Amino acid sequence: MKVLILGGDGYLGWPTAMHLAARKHEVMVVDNYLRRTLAFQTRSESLLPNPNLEQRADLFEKKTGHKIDVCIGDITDYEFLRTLVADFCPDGLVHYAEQPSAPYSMRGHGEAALTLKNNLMTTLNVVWAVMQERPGCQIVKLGTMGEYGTPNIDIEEGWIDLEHKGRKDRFLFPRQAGSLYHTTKIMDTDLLWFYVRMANLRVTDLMQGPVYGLTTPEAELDNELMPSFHYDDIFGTVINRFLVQAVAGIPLTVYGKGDQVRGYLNLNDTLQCVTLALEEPAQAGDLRIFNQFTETFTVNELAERVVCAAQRLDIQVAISHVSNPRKEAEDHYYNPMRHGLVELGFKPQKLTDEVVMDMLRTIEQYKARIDTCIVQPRVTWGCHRSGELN
Ligand code: USQ
Repeated sequence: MKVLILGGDGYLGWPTAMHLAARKHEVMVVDNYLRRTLAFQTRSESLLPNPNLEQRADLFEKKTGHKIDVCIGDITDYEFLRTLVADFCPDGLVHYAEQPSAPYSMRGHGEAALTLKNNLMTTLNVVWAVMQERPGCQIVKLGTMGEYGTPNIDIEEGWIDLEHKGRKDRFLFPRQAGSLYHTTKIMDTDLLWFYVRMANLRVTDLMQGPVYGLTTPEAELDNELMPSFHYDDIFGTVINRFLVQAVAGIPLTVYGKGDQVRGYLNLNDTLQCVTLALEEPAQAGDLRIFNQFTETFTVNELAERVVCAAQRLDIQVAISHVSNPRKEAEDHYYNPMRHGLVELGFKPQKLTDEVVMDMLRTIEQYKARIDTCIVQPRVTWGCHRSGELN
């Protein structure tokens, strides 16, 4: 299969590219280094040294013999993307090319506008480039479990059957996100659903929970092939942050009461799910939605797991309940369904003590690179400032 990966420099994009290339797909990655730029501007750089895409693609080819084509450019530029799709003729397109941070999107007006423009324009351009140049190409789009928010009813897989005044119909499951970033993903889903109805597109929208992990079988070939791994308050996800905090001797930053529940998954599980979505494509005219996570945990449970695994490595870790910088329910019902990917063959990997210990050991090798000034929350929901970090 010829696969175009948009956002190929990212935490998920680069490991996905290597994984698909190792499975003998013909892969091209595209990126404009937006996340690197934003991370640099907000003092939120990756823990691991990440050479640029050309350097990593060269190294990967030397190590494995598999080629990954690299194209540097901006997906919000429609002519650039349209020409690329016309020239490369992809069978599958994976769309990761979005500003991925909730805190970044809540930092000020400039950041909110960038997130909205970037995320919606990339999605609109993907739809149009496929419609105009490659109508049979399937689109695999990364959405988020955060689209649903934390409703007081079970979360179905994308859709819900409703009965109203004696009549029945099927609708997108109600969505109510907790950040502007998550809200752009809701808007993406609406855009995709509109164009699926209008143009018979083949789309899989993956509602993914927060991801953890820093290695994949391909990344283990060389430390310069590792993904961008963030532990700061803006681009880092909670488990990755707790692991780095444990190694740095910083008490784990549980926000508020810590009873917030989310569905988490290992980076390797993301690769498995995206591969399944590509290799078992959606039908034309179908917006297929999968809930993509492995296990649900409260933040308190995550902190306790990191403390226990760290103790087994003789690392003593404390937990601190810091004032919650976000507006979110801290104690709520959470019961999301997860059938579609399992039916396609998804075999999830659990967050065991061994998995946590392995990650801690890897992070210890990079301990000297940890910047302890970028761990505590710097962005507060509702602060509405622009320019300087709060
Ligand atoms: N949290 C803490 N302490 C921290 C960091 C986070 O208690 O130091 C809490 C948050 O308040 C939240 C939960 O942990 O309740 C998850 O936070 P997160 O930062 O790991 O995840 P989030 O901001 O929701 O976003 C991440 C990714 C995003 C993806 C999303 C999936 O950055 O791209 O869409 O996970 S989900 O959360 O299911 O919407």
